[in-house]
Amino acid sequence: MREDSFMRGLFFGVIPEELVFPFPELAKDEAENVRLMVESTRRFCEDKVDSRTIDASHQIPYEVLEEAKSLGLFGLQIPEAHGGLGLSASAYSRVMQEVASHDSAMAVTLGAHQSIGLKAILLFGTEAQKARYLPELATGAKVAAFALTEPGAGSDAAAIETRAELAADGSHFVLNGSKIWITNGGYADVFTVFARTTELGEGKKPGITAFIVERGEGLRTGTNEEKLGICGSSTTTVYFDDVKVPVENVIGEPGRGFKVAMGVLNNGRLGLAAGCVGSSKTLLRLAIERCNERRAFNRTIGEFGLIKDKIAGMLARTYALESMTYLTTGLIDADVAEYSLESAICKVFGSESLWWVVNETLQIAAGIGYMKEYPYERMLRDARINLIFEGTNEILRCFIALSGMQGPGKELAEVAKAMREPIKGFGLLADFAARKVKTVLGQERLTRVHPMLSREAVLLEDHVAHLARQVENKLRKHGRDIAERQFVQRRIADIAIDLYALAACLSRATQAIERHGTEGAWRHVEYTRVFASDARERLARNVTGLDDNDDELRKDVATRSYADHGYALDVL
Ligand code: MYA
Repeated sequence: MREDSFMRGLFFGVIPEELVFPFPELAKDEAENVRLMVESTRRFCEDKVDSRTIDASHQIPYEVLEEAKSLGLFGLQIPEAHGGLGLSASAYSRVMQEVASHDSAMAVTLGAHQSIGLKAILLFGTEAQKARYLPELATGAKVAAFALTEPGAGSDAAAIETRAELAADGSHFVLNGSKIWITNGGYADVFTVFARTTELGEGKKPGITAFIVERGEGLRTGTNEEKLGICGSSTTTVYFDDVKVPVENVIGEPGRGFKVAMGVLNNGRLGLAAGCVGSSKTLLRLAIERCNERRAFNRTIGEFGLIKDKIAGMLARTYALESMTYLTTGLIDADVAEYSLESAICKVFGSESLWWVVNETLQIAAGIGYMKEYPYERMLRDARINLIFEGTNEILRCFIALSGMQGPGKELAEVAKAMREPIKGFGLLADFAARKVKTVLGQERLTRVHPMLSREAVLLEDHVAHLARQVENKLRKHGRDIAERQFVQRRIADIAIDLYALAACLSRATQAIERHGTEGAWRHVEYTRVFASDARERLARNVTGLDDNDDELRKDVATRSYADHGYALDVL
């Protein structure tokens, strides 16, 4: 297991190229299996999944779910030994991408079951828990859900209040509380539930514990919520009234459940990103069909510059998203242990790219885009949730920035301490000084990018140096108060997001050139160049904005409006 992380390196000004070059690929035999699986999923979705009816009736027909189960779509990543297909993270994502390219409600149902519902058992469960639960979850005989969010604990996941008390005889816990907005709540049989545990034995601190909870006495689910989109998926409240959970159903260590929740979400967020790839590709197909068919001013609308600008941007963003998603699943498949920043970046970038792509596609469709008779408005409604669930993009930006700055922050604190004790701290100071010479004064160079993309490689190198410099400046300036500086966090996170996207494009495009020559890889090169030119503008704006901004004014304006209870002006 490798402990290093590409993104954490960038925050130090170091580019761990070996983690992202060469671009990862599925092993030959798995690739063949996945191709077959994707093909059968496509046929099934085309023949049986009627998104319009699912959206209008607010449910996925029973027979459709049953057929999905028989195709193995409920047990994609569960090992074959437990009755699943045993797919890798990359293969799983590719199949989820296919499902989402047809229907988001279906993708969310499958994703809630596999990306997060059963993931804690898969990642952290004991052999006995796996043997007991995975076979029925693999066939879909049982459906899973992930129950973390509560009325008072959304982004602030550690604030949950559902309680689990250990029974006097120590044989089971008694669970009380409620969870809201639980996907698959209506029909799940097995829930991964996070609850606050009090005394867990001598010397143990109270904390959060993860449990496997089966539907049964004391567990009740509410009616399906009426939602803006993904209407065919089930979203309910789940109530626990004195639910008895055997001690064997604790996942991981008691009191360490927050880490379990985060581990599941780090992994699960990639399924969402893959879903966004699938939906974006469908939208691009629809948009380009429209460009070729719709005529105005004696031309197809695709001939107009403003439409071409949109299409080029959509292709480039989708390429970047696809590249970063499969780069990250490749890291997981290569047993890299730490990918929390990378997966949060894929979630944020994926959901925002899709939101932009769906909006632009609807705009290209214009009048018909707004009509219920066509798929655009449904796809727009369906896409909106991705910016909210599995961690809002706001909290994930804070996470990306603060978690990325943690390493440099710790190092600066240690360096400060070493300066006070120069003899003891000599080794640390020497290492720090050596890296400074190599990075901030010198600058890390990429050695593996194809020369055709050297301009884009320099963009990445320059901005890695900017990122590291800015991180150090802001940490020196704000110290611990950096946790309160969300404007700074947002810009740091946005720089990090663009840098990861760029690195993923460069790695994939380089591999394509090496394999197929410049002729064969032209799309890779062009999409990378378009993406880089958009990223260049954003990066410059974010770097400049870190020192030159009106953040304080904006905060004051917002604060005063709270006293006004809204917009206080009128022309009357
Ligand atoms: S499920 C619900 C989703 N909810 C969330 O995502 C909650 C968001 N909140 C958080 O993630 C946390 O509360 C944050 C931290 C990040 C804000 N990996 O003091 P701390 C460690 C590893 O910073 P807090 C849903 O929506 C940290 O290092 N470790 O924590 C389903 C520290 O460790 P240590 C992490 O300020 C929808 C400790 O934790 C991570 O309280 C259905 C405490 O840290 C991490 N990430 O909060 C979806 N974060 O003590 C279906 C923190 O050792 C999807 N730590 O230093 C299907 C999609 C498919 C289709 C799509 C269609 C297009």
